[in-house]
Amino acid sequence: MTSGEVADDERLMRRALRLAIRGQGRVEPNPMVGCVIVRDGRVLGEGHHARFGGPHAEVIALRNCSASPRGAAAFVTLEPCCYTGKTPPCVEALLAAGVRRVVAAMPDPNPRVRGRGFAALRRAGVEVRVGVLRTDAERLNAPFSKLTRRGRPWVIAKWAQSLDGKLATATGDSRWITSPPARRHAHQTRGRVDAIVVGIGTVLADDPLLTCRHGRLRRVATRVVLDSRLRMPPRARLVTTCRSAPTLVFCSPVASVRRRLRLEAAGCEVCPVGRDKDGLALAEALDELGRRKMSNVLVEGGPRVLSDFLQRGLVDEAHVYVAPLLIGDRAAPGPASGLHTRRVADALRFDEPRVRRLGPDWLFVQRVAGLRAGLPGGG
Ligand code: AOF
Ligand code: ZN
Repeated sequence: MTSGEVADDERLMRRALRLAIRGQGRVEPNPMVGCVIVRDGRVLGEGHHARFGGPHAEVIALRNCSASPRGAAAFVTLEPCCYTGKTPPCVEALLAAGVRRVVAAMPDPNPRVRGRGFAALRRAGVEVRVGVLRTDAERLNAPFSKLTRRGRPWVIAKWAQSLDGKLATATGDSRWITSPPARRHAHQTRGRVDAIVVGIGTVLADDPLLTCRHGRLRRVATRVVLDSRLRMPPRARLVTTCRSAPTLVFCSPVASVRRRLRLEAAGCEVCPVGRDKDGLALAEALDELGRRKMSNVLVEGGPRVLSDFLQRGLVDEAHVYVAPLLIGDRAAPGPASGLHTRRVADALRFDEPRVRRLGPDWLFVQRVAGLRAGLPGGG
């Protein structure tokens, strides 16, 4: 292949990746996939997987072709599937259309595919190239890969802090550290995840709703409360609104049955999980969310819960909103007080952040360093 062709493959895969991300929040627990069909340097058609249960990217792209795709190349962000799920296999659709070359960014980690899609294409005489912009594709679908391989959702820890790393004052006041544009952005994230996790402390202090009230709502997140002793008051807004957005409460196996029945009667779901040495077994709670096919969960706090997830190595990604103000005070909480780092060399490290300005604030989006797509260390 000439260097011109290699550059062209990357350009077209970039285009397919941009299409894929349009499915974010709508396709999970499926992966986000984009596809571009090209012949003689001309794009004949393109498409993306747009909703769970709907047609796959390849099928949509073929359907959108302005001319016959016979002899064309297909650029796909994920290995084409080779089995009948809710939709027929994409490999067959590509072969039936007469596609001659398939360029894919990464293999599908789904055990029903995992290389078999490529093998079937090659057997039929199609030229297959794998790995173009692989890192970008793996990054995009890391939640899908993690859920597929480990049975657990991707965990995003989110917090808003002052320049000196405080989430609130020592008296507990935190409204508002960040500006409206930053808060709007946080709502947008709520609108694409499967669950929003808080501790009972936050419920008792703020009586939050945890719904997406600004920005595009792509799915309704389950509101998850970590509440060992079921202290959640029946008057809490998370309880009174649980018919419009589900509320799931994780508690200890020895929590009061009377309180459990009261919350259940009000429409909440209560799920006992075991304990580990530091409290509720959060890993077990994540396993349960994984069984429910949740791909992304957003841990919103408060300080205790953030710290509990970080300290157990259960966080994959952090969204840190930083506001230009100082709070001070040793007693004011930070996000990671449960981490006891003796040497800087042992600190929990993140990859280089993607940084974005939101009004006067800054957002840092970063992943825990050393995660391999879908094969995170601790989480
Ligand atoms: C593709 N192209 O656009 C997507 C793929 O239940 P189904 O039929 O929707 O199949 C879901 C599985 O198909 C999913 O777990 C993943 O392995 C693959 N997704 N494959 O060729 C696509 N979304
Ligand atoms: Zn498919």
